[in-house]
Amino acid sequence: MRSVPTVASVDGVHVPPAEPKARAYPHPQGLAQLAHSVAIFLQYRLSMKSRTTLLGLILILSIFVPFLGHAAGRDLIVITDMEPDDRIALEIVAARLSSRVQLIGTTVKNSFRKAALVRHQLKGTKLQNIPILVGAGGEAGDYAEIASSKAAREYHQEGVGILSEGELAKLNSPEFLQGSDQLEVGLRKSLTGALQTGNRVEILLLAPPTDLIAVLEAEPRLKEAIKHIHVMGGWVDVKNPKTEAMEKRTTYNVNMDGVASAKLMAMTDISMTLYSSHIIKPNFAGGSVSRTNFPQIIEQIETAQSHGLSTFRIAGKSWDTHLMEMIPPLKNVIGENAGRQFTPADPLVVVGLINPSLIQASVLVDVKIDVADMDVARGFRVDVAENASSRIHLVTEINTSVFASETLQALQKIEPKNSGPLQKLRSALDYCARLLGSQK
Ligand SMILES: [Ca+2]
Repeated sequence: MRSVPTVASVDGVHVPPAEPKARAYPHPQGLAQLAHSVAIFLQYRLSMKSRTTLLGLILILSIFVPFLGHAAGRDLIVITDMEPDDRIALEIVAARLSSRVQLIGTTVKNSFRKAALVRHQLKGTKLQNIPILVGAGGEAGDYAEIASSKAAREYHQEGVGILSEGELAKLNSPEFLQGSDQLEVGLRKSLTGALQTGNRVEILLLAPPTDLIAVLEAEPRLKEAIKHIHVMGGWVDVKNPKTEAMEKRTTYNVNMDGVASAKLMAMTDISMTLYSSHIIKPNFAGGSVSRTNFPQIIEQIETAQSHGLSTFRIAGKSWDTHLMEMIPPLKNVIGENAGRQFTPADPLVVVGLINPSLIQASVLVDVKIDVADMDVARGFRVDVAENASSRIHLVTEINTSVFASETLQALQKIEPKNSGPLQKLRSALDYCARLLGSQK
């Protein structure tokens, strides 16, 4: 897979206290104070009936204005394949970037199910009503038979224990999938539409770029609407079995669509930040966030009440168990951390967007992915060369303390408040009712 989880021995990450939790909905105290002030003013000016009508309008506006505000300025598109680390990434997006997200697309096989799982995970967050579009799906046989993607291609438990049996059966039914041609281009249509508006967007690419490339090939001028792409996908240095020389070979995201990935990397005129597996592994003890290296993050996940992190625990355990069945040596690596660890790959990309100080050094590069040189065991060959005129920023050094603090704060922030929005709304309504009653 993208990165082989290992148990780490790095500790001592300083994590500052969580920042104050932001309000997702109008604050009842503020609302009530506003209503009270207006009522005092109005009782000298208007009839009782007019006062009641106006107070009702104020209440309605106070509830909906925050949502109207969110509708403006959405300039972020997220494309995910909903692996366990995508779930952590989405939690961070929901906590920190919700007002910017325009749409979320799912890609890679089971993309319908992945879209349902995104919708399910985002329940109760500020992103619960965001458009979710299904992208390029396909069957396991549609992907190159490279060893690193075998576990993903042969994973059939996605969504089990999260979606109901009825929902899963529906998502897998031939009748449902028959209409898939229409739905499969949903993400492409929406991407095209978003880029055609002329408003520049940023893209969090947490999965292969299949749909993005299809859109840009159909209308190359749309590249100009892309402000920046934050992309997870790259390579590791491995030994050539014949020559014994080290060479670069692609990892999971690229292996799931080498052709599209090669085309994206050839677009050196698009500004991008590229996070490659080779930078993740050494900084995260082989590519894992576990109790050993980031105990506070794992404790937060294990004790979380939030819907998203609760489902992560189910999805993570299912995936880790599958990984160990597919690759038995991983039992020695994941072992009892199954469901209690994740690769930092996609979360890292989100943190880099939220807090650029994560990136301590980067270099402008050309990346050539040779799709003709595919090794079933090691992926596609990659050649990387510095090029000052390229706009692809390859991340070469990261600050894992920034990753830890931003991730932990976001996961704390997404936790349910003591009183939920419905409770707050009820409080505000009760207060207004009492206020109006006192006017009679
Ligand atoms: Ca992903």
